[in-house]
Amino acid sequence: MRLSPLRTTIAALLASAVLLAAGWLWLRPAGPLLRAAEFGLDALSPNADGVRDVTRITYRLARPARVSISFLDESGRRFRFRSDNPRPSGEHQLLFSGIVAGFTLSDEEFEGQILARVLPDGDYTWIIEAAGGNEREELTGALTVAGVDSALPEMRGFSVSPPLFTPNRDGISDRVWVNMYLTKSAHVSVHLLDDAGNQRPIAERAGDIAPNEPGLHTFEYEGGVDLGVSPPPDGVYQVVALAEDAVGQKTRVEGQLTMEHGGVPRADIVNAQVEFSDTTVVQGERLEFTLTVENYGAAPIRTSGPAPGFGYAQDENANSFGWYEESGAWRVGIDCDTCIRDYPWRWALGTRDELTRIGEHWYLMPGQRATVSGDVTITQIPARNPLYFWAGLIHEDVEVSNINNRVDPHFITIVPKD
Ligand SMILES: [Ca+2]
Ligand SMILES: [Ca+2]
Repeated sequence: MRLSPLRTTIAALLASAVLLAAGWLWLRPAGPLLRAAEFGLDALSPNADGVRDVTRITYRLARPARVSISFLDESGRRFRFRSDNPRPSGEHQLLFSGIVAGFTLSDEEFEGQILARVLPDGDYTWIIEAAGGNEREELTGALTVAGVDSALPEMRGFSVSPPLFTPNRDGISDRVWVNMYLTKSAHVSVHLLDDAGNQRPIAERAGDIAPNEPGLHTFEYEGGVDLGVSPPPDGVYQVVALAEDAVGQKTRVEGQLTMEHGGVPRADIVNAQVEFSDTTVVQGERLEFTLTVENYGAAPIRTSGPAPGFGYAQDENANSFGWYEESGAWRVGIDCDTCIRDYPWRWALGTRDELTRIGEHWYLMPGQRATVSGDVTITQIPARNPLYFWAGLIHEDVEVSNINNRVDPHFITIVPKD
C-alpha cells in the first residue's frame, strides 16, 4: 500500500512526537524545580507617574508546578500576588506593579471590599514558590517600595433606591438610582448581577461631576423599558459597583434590588372598534360609547379615572372631577373635531371589581380584557356639524401610540332640540 504524502507527513510527525516524549521522560531535567527567579528592579514607586511603576518578574521551572508569589514586610506580614497558579515547565515572565490581593490595615475602616491594593511603602522580601508532586522550593530577594499612591478609591454611602423596582412605565418606581460618593479619581462601573452571574451594565447619569472624578455619582436604570426592550425577569438582583484607580487598586460595593411586575406595557382597543349609540344625537341627550381594551403585554397596566359607566356633560372634562392626568396611567378617552383639548372625556380601564390593586393603585393585568362604556351629554351645537367622534387609549405623559390614537372615527350629527 502506498501512503499519500500527507499521511506520510502525519506518520513522521507522530513518530517524532513519540520519540520526543520518550526522550523527555528519559532526559527529564533533574535538579531543582525552581531553577531561577529574579525581579527586574529592586525598588518600585507605584504611583502611575511612569517611573519605576512596574517591574518584570522572571522565573524558570524545571518541571510543571504550582507557583505562588508573595511579599513579606519587615513585621512578617505576608501579601499575596499569585497563589498556586499551575504553570508548565520553562521560563515565565510577568509584570508586577505593586498591586497585591486586597487587605486591610489594622484599625482601618472601609465601606465595601478591597479587591486589589498596592503594597504600602516599605522594605519587602519577595518569595517565589514552586510546588509540584512532593517537591516544594522557593527563591527570595529584596524589594523596596517607596512613593506609593496608597489612597484607595472608596465608594462611600452606596445606595440603591427604591429597593423595590417595577420597570413597566406605570409612573410608580419605574427608575432606580444608584448613588455613591467617590473619594479618589477612579474608573467606576455599575452593573446588575443575577444568580447565574449574568451582568447588565447600568449607565451613569450626567451630572456636575465628570465620570471617574471624585464626588457624588448617580447611575440610573429603567430596565430598558423606555426603549421598548423587555426588562430582566422579576426577581432579586445584586447591584455591584467596581472602582479601579490609576495604580490598579480595585474596590467593590454592592446592594440589592428586587424587581417586580416588569415588562413593556402593551394594550389596545380590541379590533380598533368603537360602538356609538347613534349617528345623530339630539341636543341635551347623551352620546354613548362602548369598546373593549386588552392588556396584551407582560406587565400590569395602571389606570385611574372614573369607572366605566360615568357620564360627562359636554363642557366638563376629567379634571372637573379631580381625575387629573397621572404620569404612567392608562385611560380610555373620547375626542371630537371641535374638542378644545385632546381627549377631554376619560375613563378607567375597568371597574374596581375587574381591576387588581397593587400597592395604592389599580391595574389591568396581563392578558385581561375589560369593556369600557360611558357617555357625554351634548349640550351645545358644535361650530362644525356633523363632526367626527373617536376613541383613544392614552398612556398619560408617555404616549398615545398610533394604533391607539383616533380609533374608529364616527361621523355624528347633532340635532337642535326644537
Ligand atoms: Ca513611579
Ligand atoms: Ca412601575
